[in-house]
Amino acid sequence: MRIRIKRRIVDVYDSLLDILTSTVSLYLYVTIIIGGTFIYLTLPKPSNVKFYSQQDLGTDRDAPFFYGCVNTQNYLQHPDYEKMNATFVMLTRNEELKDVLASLKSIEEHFNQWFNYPYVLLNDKPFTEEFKSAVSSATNAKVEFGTLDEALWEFPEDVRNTDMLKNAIEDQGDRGILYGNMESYHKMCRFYSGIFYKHPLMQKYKWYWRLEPDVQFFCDLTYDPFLEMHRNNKKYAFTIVIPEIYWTVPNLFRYTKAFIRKNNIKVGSLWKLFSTNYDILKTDEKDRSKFSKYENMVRDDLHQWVKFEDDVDPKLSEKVTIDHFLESGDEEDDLGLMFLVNRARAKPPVIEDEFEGEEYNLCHFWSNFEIARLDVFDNEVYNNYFQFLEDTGGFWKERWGDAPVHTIGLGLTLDVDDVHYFRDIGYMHSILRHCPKNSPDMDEFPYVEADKRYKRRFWTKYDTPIEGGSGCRCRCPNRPVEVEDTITFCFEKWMDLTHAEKGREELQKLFNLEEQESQVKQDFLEHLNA
Ligand SMILES: Nc1nc2c(ncn2[C@@H]2O[C@H](COP(=O)(O)OP(=O)(O)OP(=O)(O)O)[C@@H](O)[C@H]2O)c(=O)[nH]1
Ligand SMILES: *[C@@H]1O[C@H](CO)[C@@H](O)[C@H](O)[C@H]1NC(C)=O
Ligand SMILES: [Mg+2]
Repeated sequence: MRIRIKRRIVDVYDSLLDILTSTVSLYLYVTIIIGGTFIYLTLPKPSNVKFYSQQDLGTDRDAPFFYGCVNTQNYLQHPDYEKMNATFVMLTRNEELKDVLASLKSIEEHFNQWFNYPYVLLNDKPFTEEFKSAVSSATNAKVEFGTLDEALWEFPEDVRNTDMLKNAIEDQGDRGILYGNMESYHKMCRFYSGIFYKHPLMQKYKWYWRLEPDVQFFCDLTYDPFLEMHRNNKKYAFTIVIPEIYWTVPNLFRYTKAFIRKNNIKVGSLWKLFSTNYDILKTDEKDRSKFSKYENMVRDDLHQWVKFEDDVDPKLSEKVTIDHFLESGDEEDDLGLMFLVNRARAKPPVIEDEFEGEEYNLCHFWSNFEIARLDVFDNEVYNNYFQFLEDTGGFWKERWGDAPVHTIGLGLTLDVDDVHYFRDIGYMHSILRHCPKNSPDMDEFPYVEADKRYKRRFWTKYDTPIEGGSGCRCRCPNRPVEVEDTITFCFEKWMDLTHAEKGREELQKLFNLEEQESQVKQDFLEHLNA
């Protein structure tokens, strides 16, 4: 069967080749190329479109640690340089050797040949000798191999291998949830969510950089990211932030809110990155004293009707009209009567998936790349959170990814300022990539390899720098296109947060309803008298 399919492909290939090489097609090619070039040249060029990727987006809260290249030799010899207590970590399988070597080659060439941070490779099955020796000889750094015992890898004993679990996972496959029907994928997500940092090989370190098989780096990282994070008080770092597929996490946020309520947790300002607030007029005890009595009254009156900023004005107009109707007792005032009746009959708006005034907007840091301190997860709050999630069964009843679990879990304890966007790291995994523009200062220091394997030819060309670029010797592929310019929803949330004025924790718009109402009232009366 297999052979026949292969033959057919060969046949098709042969006939394709015939067509490609015929003279007729040659003429066709020439025409297409010349015509295409002509059309391209005459087409109007987009102007004034400034993509995010072409702008310097750094702020006081967060910006690249360096723009362009650092003189690594001097950097390492500086008396203040200290090697950090850090490691790479990768969960992988024997079958993935080729992809593991590709990732290693890329990170070694672009960073680790100068810094020599060790690697920890983990697997639920023992690594083969072939795997170990191939990986070890791909780097001068220390490599340690760990096998996960059942307690770290398998689901809890009371559900492990039960029909309940098997059916739940099969059902997710039937419903077409991405990787939903793969038990091993569920285990992987659970492992990365709350367990990888507990492995004895990981407990030896304070910092980690997560890697995956078959990832690519495009720029040189000429300074120590762990040390710079430490110096700048950063605890967690990402390169890509995007929305999750809804049906993988329908109940994750609901459970999270329950955990917060039960444990009386005061979330950090990072929480705002991924939660939408619908209680925009609700005043907590702390704020009540700041407002006038009247302001508080209006807020109490309107808050359940107002979910979005744009609802405020219409609701105030309605209130002013009704108030006027009731005060004047004017029976001819049809509008006032209508608003009064409508309000009496209306139900407060309900937003699906809103829990206690908030909804998960699905944003998450793409966790296949992470540079972080282990203790952003290995702490009491997060460990309890993971245990709570484990007890709900969501790692198999649903297909919670480690990325949304990490991100929401970090929101429990971290502030926006604790997080760093490694905008100057060019990175690709599967179909998404972020790759920075080169900095104009890039050529100040030449590339000097520390390992002969990574010698570059003298004609190696790097991307043309632009003003405000942060990259060092980047060579970005054309495809896939830049994630900053294509999947922008969550990235814009991140920018809102990092561009907020320093010191202002509340990003939520503060309304002054009293003032706004008197404006509406004035307009109303003018209109009435006209
Ligand atoms: N040892 C082991 N590693 C696994 C298993 N499942 C996944 N992994 C590893 O966990 C990481 C993430 O798994 P992937 O299947 O690549 O998941 P993903 O990156 O979300 O999905 P893709 O977009 O398909 O790459 C990779 O490093 C895998 O090698 C498993 O059953 N055993
Ligand atoms: C690194 O950190 C771990 C965990 O905090 C600690 O146990 C270990 O002693 C540290 N190692 C060094 C060399 O400082
Ligand atoms: Mg992968």
